[in-house]
Amino acid sequence: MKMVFRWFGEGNDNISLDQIRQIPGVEGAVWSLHDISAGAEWPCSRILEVKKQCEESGLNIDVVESVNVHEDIKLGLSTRDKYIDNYRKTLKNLSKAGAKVICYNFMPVFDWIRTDLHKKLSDGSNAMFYDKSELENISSDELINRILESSGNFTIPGWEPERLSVIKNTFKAYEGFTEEKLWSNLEYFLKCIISVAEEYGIKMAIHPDDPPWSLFGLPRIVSNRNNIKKLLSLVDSEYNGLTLCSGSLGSNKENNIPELVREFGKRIHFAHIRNVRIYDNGNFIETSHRTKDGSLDIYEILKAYYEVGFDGYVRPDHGRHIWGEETRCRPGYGLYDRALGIMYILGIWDAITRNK
Ligand code: CS2
Ligand code: MN
Repeated sequence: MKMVFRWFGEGNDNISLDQIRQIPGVEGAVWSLHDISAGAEWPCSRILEVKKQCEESGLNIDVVESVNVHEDIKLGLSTRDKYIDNYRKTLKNLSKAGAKVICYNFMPVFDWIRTDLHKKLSDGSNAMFYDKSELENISSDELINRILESSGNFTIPGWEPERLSVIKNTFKAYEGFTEEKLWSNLEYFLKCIISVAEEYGIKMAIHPDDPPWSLFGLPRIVSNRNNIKKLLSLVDSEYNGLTLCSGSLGSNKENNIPELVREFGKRIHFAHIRNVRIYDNGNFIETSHRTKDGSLDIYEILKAYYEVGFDGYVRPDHGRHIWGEETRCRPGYGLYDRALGIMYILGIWDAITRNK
């Protein structure tokens, strides 16, 4: 298991590479060129710039999260081929710089969704929260405004200004869109990409839908065991793999994360570890990583990774905002709680390893 930590880039993160390298066990930065629009080719010069910054701090750039997929690819428009072509070029450029794994997602319009980015917990910390009935009664416009108002000066992944500026049109484009269409467009994309990824030695790792159910009438297809199995069989190659995000899939109680790890272990290239507490009414909140604090058994999840011989990358996913950090950090991406999460994950991992 190789520990990595998400970093939003120079001038775009309140957390420095030096802080990251001082968290025990961290070997690499999980990075992206956040200012480049989905569909554009990533220039080698920009990639090498990040490589230099990270390596000067003793961190590798093995994992990229995300190379976003242009909406036209998800929609299957005739313009998709030029964006797919750019995607292939980006894979090539990234492989030349030494990247090994690329996380991406195939969710229409939005990436992850919450109704409250700073929900107060009883200990005075706060965390991202999803209120089911509230979401059912809010319009997508209201939700967007709310997210923008509470994200401070930060752009947040999945809610980039470039995406939001065209969101009304994007929504229109998906009118009447079905799961079947999304499947066939994903298949088309994978068939164009995976052989190239193989050639360049880059493992593709799709991120599941967060939360793993349909919202605002938009289809979502990476949400449970059966559709993950289907997606892996669309192109049956090791290079067509998964980012297994415990908190995304785990907010649906039907998803048994340790079982998913055991079943798909060989195809998981990147593990996102996050705990969530699920309430009876379907609401959920992101908690500390500790098993006792949430509904997921982080110990069992790590045991499953150990049993399948997992040697891929892992990062703590979102954390709470603690010790007064919420006004300074990007929602979900403070330093302290994620660093604590790492120590919990590594503590369990070391104990399991020593015991065997
Ligand atoms: C991440 C996702 O912040 C998060 O929840 O896990 O935004 C993730 O980066 C994307 O879905 C990957 O494409
Ligand atoms: Mn995740």
